[in-house]
Amino acid sequence: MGDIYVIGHKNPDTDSICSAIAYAYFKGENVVAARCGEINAETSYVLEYFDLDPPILISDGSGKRFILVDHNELSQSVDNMDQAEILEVIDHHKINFSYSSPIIFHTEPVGSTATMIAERYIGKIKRKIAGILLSAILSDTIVLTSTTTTERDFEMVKKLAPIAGIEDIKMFGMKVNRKKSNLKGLTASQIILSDFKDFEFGEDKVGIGQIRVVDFRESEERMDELMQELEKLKDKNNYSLLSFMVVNIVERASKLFVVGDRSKAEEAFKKPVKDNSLYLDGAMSRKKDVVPFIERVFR
Ligand SMILES: [Mn+2]
Repeated sequence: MGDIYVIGHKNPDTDSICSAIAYAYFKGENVVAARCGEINAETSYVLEYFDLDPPILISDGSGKRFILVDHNELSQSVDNMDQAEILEVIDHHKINFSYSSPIIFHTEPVGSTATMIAERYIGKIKRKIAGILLSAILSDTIVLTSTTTTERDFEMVKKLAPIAGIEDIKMFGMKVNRKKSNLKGLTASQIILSDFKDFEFGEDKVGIGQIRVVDFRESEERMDELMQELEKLKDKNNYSLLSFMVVNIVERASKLFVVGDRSKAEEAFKKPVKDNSLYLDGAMSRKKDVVPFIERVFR
């Protein structure tokens, strides 16, 4: 039997990458951290900070054995996952999974997958792994401010920070989060796809990308370009609805730009689309503040 790969979702974020590295580390021999996409600027900062290598890149899952972290929907997984063997899932997203044999399936409504892994191994975590798990929690929860944040995330951050040698948690967390919110030097397509997920709601395919900004002007300056790219992507991949969520981490609100069947988005949030977007006060999380509302109108 070959290696077992621990792998997160496509367009991987810091939680997907760092959870894969940490879980593979604790699982030990034969278990290897993997990824199915490019490392983003934020994750690359974190890995360099704690002096760790990125996981190996896998683009075809067929014939391989996997542990899935930070996702459970095969539409978000490495290609040909239906021809792979899945041994285990650890995740904190909504469940859209079925499998033909009994496996370990562990999901919990906490702020990050890293929180679950940290809880499991807290007594044995050393500096580098503590550092990347801490970073993943601070990234996924937007420094413990996102609507997805739980008491358990706070607990783990409090325990991991001293092991990782991080004194000022807020400052470090903001620094990590800012790395991803820099749109300069990225093409419109890179911006949209940097944190992008596919969803299947019945027969309908819905795509939702997101970025974080500290000022809506950052995305507004690029809006024409971004809208054009969204239209192109929608036509190319036949999305019923394609949206792009700009999360303002200072204002604690999001603008949801939509192309395709906009009436679905209007129905979901009970307000009209203005200037191509919906302003969602208090919305900071795709999984909690956006996906459930959109899914409801498609089901
Ligand atoms: Mn996550």
